[in-house]
Amino acid sequence: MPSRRDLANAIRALSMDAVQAANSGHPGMPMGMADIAEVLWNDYLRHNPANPRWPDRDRFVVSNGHGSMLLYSLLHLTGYDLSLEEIRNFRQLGYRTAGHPEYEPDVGIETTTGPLGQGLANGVGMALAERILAARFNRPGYEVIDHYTWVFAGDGCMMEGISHEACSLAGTLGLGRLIVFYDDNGISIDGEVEGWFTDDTAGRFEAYDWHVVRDVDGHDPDAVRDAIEEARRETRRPTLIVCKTIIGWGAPNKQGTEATHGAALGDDEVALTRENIGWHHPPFVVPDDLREGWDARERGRELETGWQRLMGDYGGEYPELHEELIRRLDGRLPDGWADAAERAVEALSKTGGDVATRKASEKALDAFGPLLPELVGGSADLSGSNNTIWKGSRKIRGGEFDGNYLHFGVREFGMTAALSGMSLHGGLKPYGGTFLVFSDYARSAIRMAAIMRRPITLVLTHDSIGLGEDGPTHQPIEHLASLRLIPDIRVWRPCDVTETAVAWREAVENRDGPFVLALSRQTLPFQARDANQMAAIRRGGYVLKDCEEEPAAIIIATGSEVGIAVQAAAALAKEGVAVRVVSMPCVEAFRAQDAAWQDAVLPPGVAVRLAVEAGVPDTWHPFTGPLGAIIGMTRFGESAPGKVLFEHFGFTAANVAEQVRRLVQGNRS
Ligand SMILES: Cc1ncc(C[n+]2csc(CCOP(=O)(O)OP(=O)(O)O)c2C)c(N)n1
Ligand SMILES: [Mg+2]
Repeated sequence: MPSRRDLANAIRALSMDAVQAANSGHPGMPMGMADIAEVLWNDYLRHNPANPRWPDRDRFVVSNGHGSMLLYSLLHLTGYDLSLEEIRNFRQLGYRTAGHPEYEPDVGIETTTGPLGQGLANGVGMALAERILAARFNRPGYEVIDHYTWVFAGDGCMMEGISHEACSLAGTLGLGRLIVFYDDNGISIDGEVEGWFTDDTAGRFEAYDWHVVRDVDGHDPDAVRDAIEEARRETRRPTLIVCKTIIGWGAPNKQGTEATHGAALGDDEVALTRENIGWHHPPFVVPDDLREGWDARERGRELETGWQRLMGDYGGEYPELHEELIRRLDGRLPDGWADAAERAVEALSKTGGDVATRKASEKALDAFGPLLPELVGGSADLSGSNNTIWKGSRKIRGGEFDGNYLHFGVREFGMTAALSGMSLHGGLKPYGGTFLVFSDYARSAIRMAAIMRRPITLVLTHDSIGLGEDGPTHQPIEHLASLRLIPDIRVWRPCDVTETAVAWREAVENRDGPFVLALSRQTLPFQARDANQMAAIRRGGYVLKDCEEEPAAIIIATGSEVGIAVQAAAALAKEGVAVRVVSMPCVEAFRAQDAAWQDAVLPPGVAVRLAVEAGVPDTWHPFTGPLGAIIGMTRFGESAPGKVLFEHFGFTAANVAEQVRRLVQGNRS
């Protein structure tokens, strides 16, 4: 029988050897947290290496993602489909053992981590999703959703502001199934944290209404076990286990110092570590008895089989709930969704009239929401402004999870990372709202959602200077363009109720990356469309108003500027200037269309083009070309009523028409 220490040393050896082989990586954290991980994974974690997607598995998140080798070692040793070849090729092209963990549900990597603190916020979202689904689906005797979310976090995670947002919310919500191990090793990259991090972290978490287990020796398996037992007894509050550890434990000359944090130990120190910890095996060799000690496949199979049996009985007793749960976990939309959604879009279009697109978004939620029990969302304390509450919204509060609406509080970053966590968990379609201008606060989490291709929806209202009197601090200028710069994101900026409904439908149907809905505060005019145009909206760019003859110019506009473009085109038509108006609510969707579509909407022969968008012009140069022009914002806004600002900055039909005339004349001369 190998000792617990021997088992933990397998993590240490694989980690230091993989980092040494790559000559790059972070041995300190895996060597420091190995003993904790060994207890958690061998004694508590409910998982099945043969089926990493088992829905009722415990979730395990390494928020201090630089310790990726800890995770890879655990996955490899317990029997996931992560071979020794993968470990040997740590940080190399084409292998799943990336520098930092990259979401890979087929090998048990639950989320992408590395930007410190965000994994913790993902974990909060996962634990929240678990409680929401448990409240919806569990019945007496049938705890079909019943798992923990375990998070490893370091000093860096605790220093990051997002840990405050996410953990404060977790405390208020009472996420008793969330258990976080804080790697309290006193070291970060610059050295001993005393100089820059002297918080009373335990006291801080108690103030959030967390249950805190203090002063746990992270190298004493019994102490770790006791702490976990205590955490599991606490059901109302999340638990923080403060583990005192030594970074790089086992490396005789380097342990306890920042030298082990992010660099290979070096051949000499690796050899000395082998001696020191009694690991007498060549690199990447794990003896059979240790492999057996780690192998979790049989127990995993039993655990999942037990759950499958429970689900079978549940299906007998509650066939409809069972079917619904399976649908939700599979991420399938309800039967009949496509037709119902189509009818809802048509109905909204018929009755919508002139409304702010934020209001149109609420109408869309009212229409789609009843069809989508998986829809769970909220706002970062701007519910009334973001119009994120719909008729079927039921509030989720501390300890009460039988709802679908979350008051996230003023926590844009934490909210967005938690939305990804909910989406990663599965069974829910999360959305969250704030002002477009505050997407900056959430930006890194939006980026991570895109990296992981998480289908979360961000309802970002007050999308231009059109919001008016709140002034430049609240007026987004660069935000549309800068969000569009993020790969694998879709930014929709609809111009009226119909486009808003279609944008929401696309967001609901999307399974692949975040959606931003940029919505107006101010009322926007309804645009009439024929059936072809209705069908074309989802292509992201289409002809909204055309002329009989070959257009002399094309105006491309989005959102609140579309109505202005349409007016300008009508005025120009009276003067005999034939103008086409292209509405382009989603540049990314348009770019994804084939060349035939793109050329039909924007014929290459029509080189006189004017783009109009109340944001920085940068998106539009490729569309307007050398003979075109852009009406945009090249400076911050002003405090004044929205209408005044639209005049002031040239977002009027008169100015749009004037610029088109100028372009057309310039092109003739
Ligand atoms: C948001 C963010 N900022 C900076 C970094 C770079 N970085 C990676 S690890 C680290 C120090 C983390 O210290 P700690 O969590 O205590 O890790 P330990 O050295 O104890 O393993 C820093 C600054 C990062 N990964 N993410
Ligand atoms: Mg540290």
